[in-house]
Amino acid sequence: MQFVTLRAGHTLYRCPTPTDLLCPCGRVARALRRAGVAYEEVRVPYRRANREMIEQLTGQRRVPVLALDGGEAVCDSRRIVELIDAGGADVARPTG
Ligand SMILES: N[C@@H](CCC(=O)N[C@@H](CS)C(=O)NCC(=O)O)C(=O)O
Repeated sequence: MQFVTLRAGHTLYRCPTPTDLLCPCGRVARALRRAGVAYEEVRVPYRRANREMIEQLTGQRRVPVLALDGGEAVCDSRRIVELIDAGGADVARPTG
């Protein structure tokens, strides 16, 4: 699969689960909406074996990954939600 950039702001790379209620990807989507953060979504393949673009971006293949408009990519739903909750609608400058 080819890496595609859809960056009009922040980009959330997430699994194909079609609801925000069941998995870590949905938890991040809910946190972004709650904080009023504008973002694009990219659904990645279900199988990790087919997530080469996530590996190129982060060095690992799990999602969610939030690619910030400043260029950094943050992995792990807990870290991402902490970042969103700490920064409110301004998550462009992560602090850690
Ligand atoms: N601890 C991680 C878990 C992430 C996770 O399990 N992501 C799922 C999608 S919601 C995944 O990538 N599953 C594919 C796999 O583990 O093979 C987090 O909270 O972000």
